[in-house]
Amino acid sequence: MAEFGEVSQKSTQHPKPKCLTLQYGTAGFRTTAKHLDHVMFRMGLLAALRSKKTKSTIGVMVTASHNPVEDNGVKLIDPMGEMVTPAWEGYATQLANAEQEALCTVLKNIIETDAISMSETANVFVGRDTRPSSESLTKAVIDGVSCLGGHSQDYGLVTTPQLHYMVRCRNTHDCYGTATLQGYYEKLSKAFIELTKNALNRTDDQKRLLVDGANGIGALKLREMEAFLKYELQVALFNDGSSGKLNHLCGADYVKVHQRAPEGMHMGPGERCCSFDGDADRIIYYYNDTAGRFRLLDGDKIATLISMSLKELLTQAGLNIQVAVVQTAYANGSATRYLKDVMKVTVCCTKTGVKHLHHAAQDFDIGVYFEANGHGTVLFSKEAEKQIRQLVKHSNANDEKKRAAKLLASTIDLINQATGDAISDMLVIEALLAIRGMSIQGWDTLYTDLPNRQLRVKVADRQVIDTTDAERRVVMPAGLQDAIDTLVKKYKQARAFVRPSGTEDIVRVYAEADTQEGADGLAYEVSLAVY
Ligand code: 16G
Ligand code: ZN
Repeated sequence: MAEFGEVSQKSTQHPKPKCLTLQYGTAGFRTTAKHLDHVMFRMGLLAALRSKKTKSTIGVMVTASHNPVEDNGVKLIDPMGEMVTPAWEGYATQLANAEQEALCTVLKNIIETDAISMSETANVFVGRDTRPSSESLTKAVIDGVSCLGGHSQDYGLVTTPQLHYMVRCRNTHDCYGTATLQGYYEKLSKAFIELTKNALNRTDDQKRLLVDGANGIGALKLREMEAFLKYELQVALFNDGSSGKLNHLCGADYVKVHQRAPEGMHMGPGERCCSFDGDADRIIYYYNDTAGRFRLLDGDKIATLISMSLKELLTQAGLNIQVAVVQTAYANGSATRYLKDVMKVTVCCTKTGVKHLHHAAQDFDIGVYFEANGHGTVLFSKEAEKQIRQLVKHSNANDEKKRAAKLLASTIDLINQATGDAISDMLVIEALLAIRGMSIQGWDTLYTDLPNRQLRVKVADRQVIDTTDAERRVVMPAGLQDAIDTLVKKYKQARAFVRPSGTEDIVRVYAEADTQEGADGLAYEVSLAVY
């Protein structure tokens, strides 16, 4: 095929360092930016093939999320805006690791295995975060796409969820929204303003929110969006990238891991605050209580607020639509208990990683999914959305039902169903709190988190640990689960698990118990059992 000559030739401009091997992990490739030029070129090739295969537009996002600024990464976005399907993750790894002279053979194998018609056109949307390396790495992606005769549309600086959104809009022929930044801002702000109309007598204080932009793309994009929100949200933006370093001492990951406010943020007592991560697909809320203690509201609390509000609105609308919450093993035991026992919603648990939660949430009428670390969104089935929208139009419905249906419809419009989105999640949370007249303290006291501790353990080979039951139990090495069970019995309200990290060469340990000393002690004892 004529294209291969061009691939061979162009690939010499994006040479692979000999013997470097990388893996398409939980969230794509991620490593030091210096090692990624060839990977980007090859992901351009793969995106073009994926586009030909699916006869749809595919996305390529250049970002390393919460990693340090020297790193970079890339992930592929499938037609409905979701993460690329697992079989193609395997192709991505094969392509990235092929030595220079084997590249065309690997490419041919993929084309044959997947029976890809090379005469199809290819369309690829490309976006990048604010890292200094992202611009040239994006060019390498575009080079790869054009080698296979594909067409790229470069969105330049966008958040990861904005690119997911663009891909979904394009492939649903604008039913979901318009595939431009303006389209994104207009759709979300219209829904937000519609919702907040229902919150009576909101004061400027209640409209005020302190946002830590992690010195990244989220800060930039939130600034662009502010004018669209017509002062219904008054953002005080910190770590906006004007002076600080990306993700350094700030951002959602820093706040969650260190359980402390980001540097540079001036929080008054009780003020509502949130942090985005470096590519704005994660969000965490927090505040200082009257005693000056730092209080964190993580993904579990966010899932609780959203599912509770949706459930109440569905009841008011008289709609029999099921709401389920999808969590991972990291969900706090108190959250799971509250959802199951008090709110009576279906709760299910999946392996760590957005793609697993997203997939599981698709099984329900309304699937609310959040990782404790703040990745998450809500998925509405076609049928659920249809019933809600029909009720809005229904002339015989009474006022209360209609009001509830309208609120639900606007909530659907405000949510980025392609993937978890810090900006969209923030607006959903702000709107729901406003409508409920609920303060951040009120939200926080729905339930009290069990004290917990996470530890990292360095081992010779983390792959010797094999887990089951959504990573909550170990099957290999033999005896480890028994040891964990014995340790857990020593503590009250305790739970613990270990799992190999999907992003770092370590094993992670999680423990919770009725006291912080208990959680710390259990985590420590479990980490000793892992060695
Ligand atoms: C990635 C995942 C995140 C997960 C984390 C776990 C996406 C977009 N990101 O960052 O969901 O929580 O990995 O990392 O899927 P770990 O395997 O190192 O604990
Ligand atoms: Zn991220």
